[in-house]
Amino acid sequence: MSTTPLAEPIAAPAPHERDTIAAAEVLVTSPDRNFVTLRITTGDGLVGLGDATLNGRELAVASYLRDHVVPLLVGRDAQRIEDTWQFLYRSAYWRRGPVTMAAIAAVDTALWDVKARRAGMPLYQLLGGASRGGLLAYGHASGRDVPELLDSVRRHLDEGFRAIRVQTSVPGVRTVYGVASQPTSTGGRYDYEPAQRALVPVEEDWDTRAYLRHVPGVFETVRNEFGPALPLLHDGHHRMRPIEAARLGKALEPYDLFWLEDCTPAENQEALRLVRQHTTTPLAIGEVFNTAWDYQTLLREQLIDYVRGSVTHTGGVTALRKIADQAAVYQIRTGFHGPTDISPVGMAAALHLGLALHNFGIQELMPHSPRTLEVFRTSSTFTGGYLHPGDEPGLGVTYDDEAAAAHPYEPAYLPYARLHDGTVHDW
Ligand code: GCO
Ligand code: MG
Repeated sequence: MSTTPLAEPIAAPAPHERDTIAAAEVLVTSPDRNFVTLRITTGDGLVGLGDATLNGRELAVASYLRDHVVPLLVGRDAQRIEDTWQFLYRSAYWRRGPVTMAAIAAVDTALWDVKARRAGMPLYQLLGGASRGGLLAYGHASGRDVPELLDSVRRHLDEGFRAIRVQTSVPGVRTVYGVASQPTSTGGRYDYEPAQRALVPVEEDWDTRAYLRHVPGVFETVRNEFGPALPLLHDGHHRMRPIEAARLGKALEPYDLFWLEDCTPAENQEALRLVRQHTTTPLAIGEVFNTAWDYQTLLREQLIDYVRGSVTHTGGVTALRKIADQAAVYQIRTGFHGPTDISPVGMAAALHLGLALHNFGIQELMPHSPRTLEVFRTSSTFTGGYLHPGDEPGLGVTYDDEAAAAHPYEPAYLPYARLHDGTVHDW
């Protein structure tokens, strides 16, 4: 009897000296809001940046990186992005979750930045090249009453936005998610910091029935004022139960929304079946998701139209690209999360990926404050309603240590909500 020779184990070749990760630093700064950044330096001094910001829980990710990831990175091959992702994901044993996946995202993004700088190309070229000239972006209009909201929409149109998210106050509810607390006429804007900095989360109130009575009329007014063509979006911010979400989707159909976002908390993916049976308003979900498994039922059963994940909270460019590719099988498009709690590094990564993907849909844009942009200098542009990541090698973002040092970490929680009888509700 002859025995078949078995393959000997084969190791990947040792990294070239210049590609070895020589240092990985965790940088925390608060230029108007907190940001956590990972900076990787290679043997020959190439630098890559990754965003690890998790709003309200920033230091947990900083510690995860500093205490448990950085010691594993030094000496590894910076070129092996997929292998490093799989190593960090699987060797932790405890998988998924926002802290773990933001930490993995930062490593992954920094390594893509390094690889693209090494290649001398903007990252989107490595991801397959541009699929379009620019990325349609939507901005955030809001108002404490209808005239203020219409002003805010006009201001966004003047700033060049060609798609607008509409959020409104609700009679009988004191503070509503997404509504700027200062009038826009006096320069108030929602963009910079939705969280009110405080040592405990600020309590807000909520009443779903009042909201459902009010919102369709607001969209009717906005549609009448700005005509049929302007893409209008709305964020339900996880507030409704499935049957309530179904009702809102149906009530908004005459106003032809681009999407209704987070109409119900989506931990229970099957809830979206009920919503979908009742409305043709397009649905967007996923900003709080952190892996492909969170989307499994939503994609396979075609229960949503847009994937809302971000590079920062979904495990990096590597993981979000796979989710987008899975979505493409079902003609589902992307609408990546882009609030200011994603740093300019995380935003740049989203822009490179969005530019390259065929099934890009729209990109959220909350402009970062001037102070934030002094720390993170970015090559991205916004013109004629379109974003572009620029053509510098890598992500096109540099980190100014001196500017960052002037803004130490400040504790800041997101608000939370209670119903009028005192019950804690989804914020
Ligand atoms: C959005 C989001 C954000 C979140 C914020 C929480 O659609 O932009 O809902 O505004 O509230 O990211 O940290
Ligand atoms: Mg949202």
